[in-house]
Order: sequence, then structure tokens, then C-alpha cells
Amino acid sequence: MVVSVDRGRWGCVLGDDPDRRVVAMRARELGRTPIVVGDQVDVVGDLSGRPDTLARIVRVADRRTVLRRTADDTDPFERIVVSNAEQLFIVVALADPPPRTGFVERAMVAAYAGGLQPILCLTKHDLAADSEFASEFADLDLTIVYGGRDDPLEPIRELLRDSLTCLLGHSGVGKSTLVNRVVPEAERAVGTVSGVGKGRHTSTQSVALPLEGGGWVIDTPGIRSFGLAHISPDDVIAAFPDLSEAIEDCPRGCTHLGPPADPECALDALPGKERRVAAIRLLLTALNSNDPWVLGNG
Ligand SMILES: Nc1nc2c(ncn2[C@@H]2O[C@H](COP(=O)(O)OP(=O)(O)OP(=O)(O)O)[C@@H](O)[C@H]2O)c(=O)[nH]1
Ligand SMILES: [Mg+2]
Ligand SMILES: [Zn+2]
Repeated sequence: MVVSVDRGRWGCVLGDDPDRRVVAMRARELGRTPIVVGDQVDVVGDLSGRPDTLARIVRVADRRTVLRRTADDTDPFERIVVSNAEQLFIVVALADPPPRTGFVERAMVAAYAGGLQPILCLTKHDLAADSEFASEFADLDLTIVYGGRDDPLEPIRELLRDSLTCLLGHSGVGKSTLVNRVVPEAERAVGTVSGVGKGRHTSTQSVALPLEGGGWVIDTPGIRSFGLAHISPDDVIAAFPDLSEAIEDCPRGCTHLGPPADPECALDALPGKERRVAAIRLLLTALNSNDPWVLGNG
């Protein structure tokens, strides 16, 4: 598994032992194939892991899940943030920087479209109460956990155990702080919040860290924009088995938002699903909002 990426060098863990590591380059025949943290790869060459040795990545296995984003909603060039993660911790500070529902909704859309289970992880509870923010997501069946500096670790450990989990969020929300609490050996650099929105990021590369007792957590650099140009409304609905069959009855090109845009959307003909459909339409609205700059001007 690829656990780190740095200027054309990939850190890989061999087999199941997190301590057996090699640094690898990409074999020429792979061209510019993206290789990201979480990828399962075949490596050849010097696998001793001794300093200054370099292995070669010759194959990237099919990805079970893919978290993708684009720079903005019109950008045709999509980047893979991580692959094969089972869970996406959407890390949001309750203050400093202030939370944005739009970011959570967009991250949820990307998670569902990529096959990851989204979990909302709230930090900085010591600075602000959360009553209103968390309630916005009540109808989405979103698991919510507190991951701030003073919050108990046990619920977090429970969720992370035996899973590959990616932490995603704006710069300064406390991703690395949380990683350092669950993996003390990680010693991830932690920053101040002064640079938020000004392009200053404390973490600049994604890194996967092994959890004691099984599982991995991936710390990622803070993101400012989350473009979703690559995702269609159907991709989102496909993640909800109770709704995905129904949309086969929708007219062509239906965006599933309901009237007035889609007066014949089949989601309006599902008895007892009104609240759920309304909640999922909030996600679709975020997808259509054409506003990837969810942090604003900071
Ligand atoms: N008050 C308070 N501060 C916190 C909490 N969690 C993290 N911080 C502080 O927030 C600042 C930023 O934390 P980081 O962990 O570096 O944030 P990050 O999300 O990794 O940021 P990037 O690496 O830039 O993406 C640090 O000064 C932390 O001490 C919390 O629960 N409460
Ligand atoms: Mg960080
Ligand atoms: Zn529809």
C-alpha cells in the first residue's frame, strides 16, 4: 500500500507489516498514471528498504473506492485525493475557522460518489456550541463524532478500528492534531489558524499512518476548494439503494431536485420517503451550486 507521496517518490508498506517499508519510483511503462496514498501497488527491484534504495512500482491495482475532486466545478481535470479508503472523516471546526454546511455537503457528495462512508467529525467544541450546525444534517443519517483536542478518544478509536479512514477538511480545523492523538508516533506538524484562507497549510502531503490494533488513518493537507465537476446527480443517488431504483422512472436529464426544475421526478412518488428525499436533495443542491469556494475569503 502506498502510504506517502513526495515529488515523484512513493512510500510503500509491504504486505501487512507497517514497519516493512520501501521508497519507490514509478516504472516508466506506467507513464503518468496517478498513484496516490491508499493505492495497492506491485513493486519490484530492491525491496530491502535500506536507506538510498529505490524500488519500482510496476502496477496499480483496481481501486475499490476513490475520493476525487476538481479545482472548481468547471475544471475538466480531476485529481484523486486518496484511494481505497472506506471512510471519510469530514473534519469541521465549530469555530476558528467557522463551519460551512456547503463544505460538508460537498464532501458528502464526493464520498458517496466514490464509495466512501462519510462521517462528520467536529472539532473545537471548546470554542463554540454545535447545536445548530450538527442539526442541519439530522435527516441524512450522518454519523457525528467529536474529534477536538479535549474530546474522549474512545469513540474515535471505535470508528477508526480496522478501517482505512481519510481525514478531509479545511486548513486549521485540527486534522493533524487529531492524528497525533490517535497515532502519537506520527508527530505530525500542527499549525496555527492565522493562515486559514490565505493559502497557508501546515500539512502539505497526504500520509497514511497505522493504528495500533489495525486500520489506517490518512492525514491530508487542508483544502480550500472542492470542485465536483466529475459528479452527476445520478452518481449521488446511486449511493442510496432505497432510491436508486426509483430514478429509473425519471425523465431523461432529470436532476432529481423536484418541482419546479423536475416536476416529474420519480423521487416525489415514494411514499414515506419525503424527509429523506428532501435531505438528499440538499446534497444535490450543493452539487449544483457551482460554488466550490466553500471557505469563502476566510
Ligand atoms: N481550541 C481548540 N484548538 C484546536 C482543537 N483542535 C486543534 N486545535 C488547534 O488548531 C490549530 C490547527 O491545527 P492542525 O491540527 O494543524 O490543523 P490541520 O487541519 O492539520 O491544518 P492543515 O495541516 O493546515 O490542513 C492548532 O493550533 C491546534 O492546536 C480543538 O479542539 N480546540
Ligand atoms: Mg495538518
Ligand atoms: Zn428524478
